[in-house]
Amino acid sequence: MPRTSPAPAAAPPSTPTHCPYCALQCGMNLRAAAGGDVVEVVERTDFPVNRGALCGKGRTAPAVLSSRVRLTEPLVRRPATGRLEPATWEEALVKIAEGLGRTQRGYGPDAVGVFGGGGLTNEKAYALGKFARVVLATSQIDYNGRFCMSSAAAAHQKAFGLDRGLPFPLEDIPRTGCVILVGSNLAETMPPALRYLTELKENGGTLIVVDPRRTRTAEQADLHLAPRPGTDLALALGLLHIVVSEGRTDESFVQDRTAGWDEARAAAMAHWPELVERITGVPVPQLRDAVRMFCDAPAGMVLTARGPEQQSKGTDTVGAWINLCLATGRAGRPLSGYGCLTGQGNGQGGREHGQKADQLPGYRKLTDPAAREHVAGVWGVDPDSLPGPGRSAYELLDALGGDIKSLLLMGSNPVVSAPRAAHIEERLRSLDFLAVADVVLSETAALADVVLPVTQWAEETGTTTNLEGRVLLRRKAVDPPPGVRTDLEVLHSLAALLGHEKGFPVDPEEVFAELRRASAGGPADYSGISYRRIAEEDGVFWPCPEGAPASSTAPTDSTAHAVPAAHAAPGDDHPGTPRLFLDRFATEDGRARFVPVTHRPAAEEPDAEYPVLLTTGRVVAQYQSGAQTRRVDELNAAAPGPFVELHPRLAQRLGVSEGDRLSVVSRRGRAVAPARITDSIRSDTVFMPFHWPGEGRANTLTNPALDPTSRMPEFKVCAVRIERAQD
Ligand SMILES: Nc1nc2c(c(=O)[nH]1)N[C@H]1C(S)=C(S)[C@@H](COP(=O)(O)OP(=O)(O)OC[C@H]3O[C@@H](n4cnc5c(=O)[nH]c(N)nc54)[C@H](O)[C@@H]3O)O[C@H]1N2
Ligand SMILES: Nc1nc2c(c(=O)[nH]1)N[C@H]1C(S)=C(S)[C@@H](COP(=O)(O)OP(=O)(O)OC[C@H]3O[C@@H](n4cnc5c(=O)[nH]c(N)nc54)[C@H](O)[C@@H]3O)O[C@H]1N2
Ligand code: SF4
Ligand SMILES: [Mo]
Repeated sequence: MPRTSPAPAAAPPSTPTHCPYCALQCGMNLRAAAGGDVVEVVERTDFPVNRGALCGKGRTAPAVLSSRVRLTEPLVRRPATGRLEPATWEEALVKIAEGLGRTQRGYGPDAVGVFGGGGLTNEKAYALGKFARVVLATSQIDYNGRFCMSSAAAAHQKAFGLDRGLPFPLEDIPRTGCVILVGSNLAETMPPALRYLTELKENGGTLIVVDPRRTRTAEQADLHLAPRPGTDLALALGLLHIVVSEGRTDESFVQDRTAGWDEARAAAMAHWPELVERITGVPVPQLRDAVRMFCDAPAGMVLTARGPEQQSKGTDTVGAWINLCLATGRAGRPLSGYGCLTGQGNGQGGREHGQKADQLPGYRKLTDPAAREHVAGVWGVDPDSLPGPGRSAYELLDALGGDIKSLLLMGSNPVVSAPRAAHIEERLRSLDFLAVADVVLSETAALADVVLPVTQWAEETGTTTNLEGRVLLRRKAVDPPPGVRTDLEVLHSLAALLGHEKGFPVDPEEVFAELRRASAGGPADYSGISYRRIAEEDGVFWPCPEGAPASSTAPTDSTAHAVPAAHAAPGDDHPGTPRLFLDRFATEDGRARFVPVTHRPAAEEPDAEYPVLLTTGRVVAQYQSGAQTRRVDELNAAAPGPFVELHPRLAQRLGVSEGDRLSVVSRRGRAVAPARITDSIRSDTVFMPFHWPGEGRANTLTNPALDPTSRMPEFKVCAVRIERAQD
């Protein structure tokens, strides 16, 4: 069993590294204990983000390194039995090359799809994107980050010209005056980060939490607004209305640093407080209190997470919250700003280096001729050979078995995590060929024709970029069990089998060196970052151009705009950029853009047949599709299975008692899970966590209605009916 212990004075050496799970990327030390089979987590207090604190998932992460729960040999589906059975690496790799090659020859390159993950290191995400574009020549690549922070990313781009989760380090949070936390249950999803909110309050600051549930996070708030799911857009517009009508606009900031205020103000003025109360269910006095708290404070931040973002209007919703920051001068200034709390371990870096459908490394656009030329130069290929943008994650998965015949998947478990999951499962089954690389036999891997067992976090070196934009080094701390290989080795071998002997190195530092060159001059410029610097500096914040002192961070191609950096003496290496936008935003003219947005309903509103709102999310002890954490005894003991959270009034109306098996039915299907009755949720809404497969799978119910800009599915709102389940 994994144990956490304080570092004793004369302990055997341990390796500083980072947690495999969420975007906080907590620092920890790992030590292989006697016998080699046991890996201990040792406190690492020197890493500033978590200062030694870990949640239960991080503390128990070594349990997934055990050969008892993971894959240690390749599996191939045998025609005779129809089952996945052990195979040699050579056979498995050849089968994949043949499977993908057959599709390519029969139907053309775009019939092969690639699906990646925001948990993959920067090196892997970069190599996977390059593999898709150069080896497979397919445009059909996207990744699970589309389901995560894509709406915030799109809104960031529109408003600021650059997308980085937080434009400031977490350490700034305690020193701002007021934080509005929208749809984030930080206390369960990033527990060590709760400290920053506690310190904010200790410093006299205030916390406003916006969540339809009184979560553990909302319990910490000075003011908790509990809107009806899917109405955050109206809520933000209502607050802006009050800002304007009460004369709290920061006119000089709007004048000097922004554009588009007149249209945005006009749109907000159509959302008067009483109307907003009717839409959201949040009483007008609470709306006024929120504005007063936010505007009275000397500085303020709005932080969003998946609550407002995973909606079919997520981009506009985040835009409305950004408008609120801009109108009140809470952006582009010290200790103020809008930020998105990204989710996965490499949720930030995973969206910067080319596994996203429309993107090239360095956060460049695949449609930009200058970006294509630069990256093609680094890759040694003709720019015209690079395919164009492909489809978004849900659209790609929905096309499986249609015009996409084969899929290579790395780092996601869509059978559990995709919206309308029964349909996606059926699409995966209809493929001619499916190859999955994973550390465990996930529900998706179990459908594959070939499964490759790969190494994980503690067994390999690579970089991740946390929610602050801090590029970190995850160091190899232990040897992998025999029989597994790294994702980089997999891509190297497949590329070679498909005719590309060169260009896919297996050494992560070599891949990083190439990534640095590919990202140079792009918006997410990593060219000045090295493994050595990361190790010496507790991580380096991008953008960090090579050889450029901070003062000369100038645009070097059409996809980049100058971003002011922290201060450095002339001649120094670029110090990295912990704080963005302090002098100018990353738009062409340096001004932030207001977006004129108006409220609209969710894609599916309750009606007579489906009268209740379903929202979904997380619990502290399980991670995502649960592929990893459902293999840890201690976590299963804490969170053994799915449940339906509902208010006592709704329970009474339905004649339901605690623990009763409920059938939750939407237009997509039916899920069954026990009732958990609590007055911490609105009475028109039920909540289900999405970590489990089978009959309690929340995503059997969810609506794949997509945001028109970000293509984010509406995980957070759909209409359901609730029945007592027949046994
Ligand atoms: N324990 C744990 N931690 C994790 C993860 C995990 O799976 N488990 N995953 C990681 C990842 S990838 C991510 S993306 C983050 C996600 O982190 P969070 O965004 O904090 O997680 P969620 O639980 O999905 O959603 C947050 C809150 O949104 C609320 N909500 C639901 N509907 C609405 C709405 O319409 N409006 C508003 N304002 N709020 C709403 C929910 O009640 C919930 O409390 O967590 C990361 N950390
Ligand atoms: N209803 C509902 N559904 C949701 C959400 C929600 O809030 N509600 N949230 C969405 C969000 S924000 C997210 S991020 C997605 C996440 O959902 P998924 O994409 O399913 O994420 P994981 O469960 O983390 O899957 C990662 C898989 O990759 C494997 N893996 C881990 N590390 C590696 C590696 O280095 N290499 C390889 N090859 N494999 C690896 C793991 O074992 C696991 O099987 O779920 C989305 N789905
Ligand atoms: S908060 Fe996130 S990074 Fe930190 S230990 Fe928990 S899962 Fe790991
Ligand atoms: Mo996520």
